[in-house]
Amino acid sequence: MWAALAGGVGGAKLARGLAAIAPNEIDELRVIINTGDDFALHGLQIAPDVDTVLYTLAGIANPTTGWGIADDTASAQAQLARMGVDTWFWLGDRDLATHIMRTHWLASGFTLTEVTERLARSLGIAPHITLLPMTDAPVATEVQTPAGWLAFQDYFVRRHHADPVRAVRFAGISRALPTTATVTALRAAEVVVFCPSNPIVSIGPILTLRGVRQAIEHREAEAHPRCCVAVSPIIGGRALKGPADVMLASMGFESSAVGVARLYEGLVDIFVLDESDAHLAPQIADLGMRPLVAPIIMTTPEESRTLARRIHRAVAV
Ligand code: FO1
Repeated sequence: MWAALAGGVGGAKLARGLAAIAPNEIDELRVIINTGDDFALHGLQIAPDVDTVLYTLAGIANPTTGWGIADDTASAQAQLARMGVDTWFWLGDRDLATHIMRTHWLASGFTLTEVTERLARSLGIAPHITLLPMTDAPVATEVQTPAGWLAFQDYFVRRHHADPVRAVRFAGISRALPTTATVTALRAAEVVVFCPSNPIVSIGPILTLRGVRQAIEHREAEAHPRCCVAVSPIIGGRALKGPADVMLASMGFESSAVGVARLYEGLVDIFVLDESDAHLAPQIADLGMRPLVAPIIMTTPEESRTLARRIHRAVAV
């Protein structure tokens, strides 16, 4: 069984590749997903990173944005706008079905983990693929900017992630525990993959949850290979999508594959960087990680699968 830590669009694309080589090359995949971006809007519980992985693995994600459902319509949005509602966060008509049922099932007493399992099965995701919210407790990522502390979606969507970020905090995380399913997955995994998501606000919250680092460091799976692989979300100093590069820089980290690797030091055995960053391999090796140079841009499902296969081959040795 392989476990993958994922956040938004980049993470979902590698999760798609790993899912594509299951159950033949890897028998089972459990994707542990960031929930720090979750928030309530119009009385609905929205879980953007969970839904991005859900829709991507179900093959229905919007291929242009990476989030939301392909060819979704905006009738509800238009009607909300007519009612004078501020529609800064775009919710498609089909996407609303997910938020309505998540909100209803949570109100009925189901956990976010149980809700996510129901959604995954309803969208036809195979039983050997499991989507796991990192915790069932409320955790809210906030970013400190010159305009003050901002809720994540206000920063990311409403303000187009234009504010320089000085610091981040994950409200509620000291009281939150990773779910039992998440800890079990991390302890039993033969391989743990850090997907190419934002290391600060997507992988960061998962690693900050009490007990997660320990679960990764002290994996009990008898099987070999047993290792932890991270894929850089930064290529040539830039993020392919989203603010990971500017956020690393404004928080005083190096906006490069090496800067990301430093954040994972002590946890990761293999660090995958793009061919265009091959010259950084010695610095990755200096961190005690084995650099793996490979094409890491995943525009198509085939490229996702090829990268997943490349990682599988690397850990097999
Ligand atoms: N991102 C945007 O930039 N604009 C939006 O209007 C927007 C709506 C949206 C609706 C549902 C959903 O699951 C994601 C959505 N996102 C939108 C993306 C989301 O803000 C980010 O993907 C994550 O929070 C960061 O990874």
